[in-house]
Amino acid sequence: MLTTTEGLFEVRPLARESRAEFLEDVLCGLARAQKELPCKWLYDARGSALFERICQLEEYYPTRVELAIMEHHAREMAALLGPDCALVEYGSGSSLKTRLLLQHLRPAAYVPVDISGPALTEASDRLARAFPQLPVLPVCGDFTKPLLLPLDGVAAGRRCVYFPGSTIGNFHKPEMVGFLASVARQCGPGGGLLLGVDLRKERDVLERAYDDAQGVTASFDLNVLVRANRELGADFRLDSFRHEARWDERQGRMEMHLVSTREQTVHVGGEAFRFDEGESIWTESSYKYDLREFAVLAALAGWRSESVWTDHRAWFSVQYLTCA
Ligand code: AVJ
Repeated sequence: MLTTTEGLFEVRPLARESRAEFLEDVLCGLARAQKELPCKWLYDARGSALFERICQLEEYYPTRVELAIMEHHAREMAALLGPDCALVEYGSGSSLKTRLLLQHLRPAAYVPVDISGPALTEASDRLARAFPQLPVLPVCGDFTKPLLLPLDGVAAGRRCVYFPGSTIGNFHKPEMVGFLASVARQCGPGGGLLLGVDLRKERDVLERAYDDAQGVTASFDLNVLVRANRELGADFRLDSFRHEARWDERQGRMEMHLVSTREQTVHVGGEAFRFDEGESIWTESSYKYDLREFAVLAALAGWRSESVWTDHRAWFSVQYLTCA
């Protein structure tokens, strides 16, 4: 098949626009009463590499548990997706879980979508080599915005979206419903969605998963400041912020925060931002669902739950939904 580097779609527009968009998000986010940054900026080349290390941590159960669910049920999942589907994956990263599906599935095309160009190129090249018959059509882009998919010339059956890793949990609930509705429009009636959804569990398991002993998650979180310094000329002092993981029981979400360890002023793009000691930048939310609540929200977006697979402790779920 075509070499994936040639197949790279939308790499340049993203690179050109993303610095301006990053600057805008930093300036707007730091101007708020609760300072915040969208979590997508965590994923540059270094951030994606740190995330891969998180996935191998003992404390970070989601990857391990989801992989085990996939290993047990990939054949059945592939049968539900059906041969000849066009398989689109959002936030494909290393495409590791996708391999389990591809061992049982021959899609007409595989379209990995990721915001990190280096991670996408490497994963796509490796996948194209492992599955030489598979057309791999990578798209470097931000899946939270409308995207053009390179599927016009592809003779495929139905369109299916694979969205593993519980990345869906990084949306707040209204945005999550909006996103699922836009995926439903992308797929059309009869389309399929294979989704990883993390579930509610005890606080200490969650807190350890988002604040590991080795500090890999802390480095991942702080990397957004490293990136702002490098790409935007900001002057964040890395030794004056620390990573914190917080569980909000009522909202059912883990939050990552970068907490200022002293009173300080940070400069970005000609503007100054004051921090009190203990004041934080909220960098990520990761919602943990209850299966019934999730099905209700998905239904609001036009998706019907067909199958749900979980592990024996019901820590994580992989779900197959169809577009009504
Ligand atoms: C991107 C959804 C897989 O929210 O759990 C890992 C990112 N953040 N550790 C998550 C993340 C902190 C992760 N996902």
